[in-house]
Amino acid sequence: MIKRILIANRGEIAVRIIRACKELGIISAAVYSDADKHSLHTLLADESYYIGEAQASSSYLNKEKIIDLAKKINADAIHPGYGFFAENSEFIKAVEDAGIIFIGPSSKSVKMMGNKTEARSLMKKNSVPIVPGTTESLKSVKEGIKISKEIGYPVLLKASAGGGGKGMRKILSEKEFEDSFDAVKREALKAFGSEDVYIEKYIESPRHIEVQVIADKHGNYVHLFERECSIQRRHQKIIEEAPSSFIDSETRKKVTATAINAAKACNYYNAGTVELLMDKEKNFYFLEMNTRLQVEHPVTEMITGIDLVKEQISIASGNKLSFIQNELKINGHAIESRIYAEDPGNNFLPSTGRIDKYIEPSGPGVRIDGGFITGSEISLYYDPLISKVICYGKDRNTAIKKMQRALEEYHIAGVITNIYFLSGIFKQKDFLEGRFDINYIEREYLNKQEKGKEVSDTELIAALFSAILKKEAISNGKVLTSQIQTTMNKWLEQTDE
Ligand code: MV4
Repeated sequence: MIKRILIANRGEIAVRIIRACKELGIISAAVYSDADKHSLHTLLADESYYIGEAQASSSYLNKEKIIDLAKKINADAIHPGYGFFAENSEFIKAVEDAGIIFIGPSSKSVKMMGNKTEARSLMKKNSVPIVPGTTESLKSVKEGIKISKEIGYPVLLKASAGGGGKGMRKILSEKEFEDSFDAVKREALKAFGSEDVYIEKYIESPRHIEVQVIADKHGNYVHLFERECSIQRRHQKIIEEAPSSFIDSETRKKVTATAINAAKACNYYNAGTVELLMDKEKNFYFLEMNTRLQVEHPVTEMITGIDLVKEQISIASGNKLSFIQNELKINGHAIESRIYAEDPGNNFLPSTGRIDKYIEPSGPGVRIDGGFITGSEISLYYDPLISKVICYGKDRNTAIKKMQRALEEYHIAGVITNIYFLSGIFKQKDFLEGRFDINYIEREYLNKQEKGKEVSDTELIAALFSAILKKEAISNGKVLTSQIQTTMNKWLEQTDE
């Protein structure tokens, strides 16, 4: 029986886990750094322990400190959240060796899926479709050129130890292959500590579809349908939906069966996500498996009614899954927007500082997973995710209308946010009609954004007055650009009342 859980994370996900603990009657033990003495997770947990300086390597990424603390406070289990140690097989092994329950998969599964060529060859063996290419690292530039010719350009050279968008390069021709090979290997070595690279055929304009799976330690596997995650910028997702409007019930049967096979292939238990690329003809390929709870898990919770975090804890305790496949069905539609402290008008630069005013949406069909309040600090040390707003309705249109309303209800001052940028997407025709792929934001917005950067004096003055009246930075879609936000934030800093 798990009586106390150490939560090795911060921000909204730490708060999410604390809430699950409270509902289960489990003692929640938070950890906090210098930067988080007054943070929401530190405040809400039953117990909070100081673990060091703001820099993650001294605190949230300090393996010894966290495991020693878990032992000292008699924590039965550690929940890693996402990021930090969530997919670090060495950390998980150390937790297992210390006799503490890791709330997640085994270190073995994590290690297997962390190596992309190993994952690909394992999937191939288990009839999970992979992107055409190699299942082993390339031995020479000559071998690479031969294989690329066979599968046809463009190809992607990917780091075997990479993932999540880092360490890959698109290659258009034999000449480019020859020129890039050594450079990509060097980059891989520098970023991941291994110079191994492999080849995949480049899939043009795909969608990013992922399937939530969950399994217990008794060999029961269940999927919780798919999520549509194509709306991203530089590998940072910003809008996620469940279900995907691109997927019909026949395709759904295929992708979910594939995901279950992928999970079985690596003896998976706990919650995990199988990432797929899907082309226009709805051909799909295994990309990688995320061996953790994901940021966007709430959209799946909304359409299935399953509490994934509570289920994770139950599985880690050794229980069987609390439901079977046949008990699950898709109810309605859920969309999540990620609210970041960043400036869309200035290349999405993180915006740091004190949140001087924080009002978040609520009301029917609106769920907020947040970790911040008025007075909280956004620092450069961590991810600038402020809040997630999840809107739920009977269908996609209803959920979108709710999202438009919810985004307008945010009133955040002190830091610049991406809320007006998100609002723009929820008004854009192609998005509303479900026409998009992973390149959507780059194609539709970034170029146009440049053009809209300078506004007229009249617009600037109108915007400033409106903001002054409300004493807030402009962040809710009523005003156009960061030119105004930045000016307003400077004003707010200078005036005391
Ligand atoms: C690809 C691809 C096209 N073809 N592989 C990026 C993240 C990493 N997990 C794999 N990624 C991609 N792999 C082939 N063979 C395009 C991407 C990709 C992408 C994938 C999912 C979500 C967003 C993306 C953005 C750019 C590129």
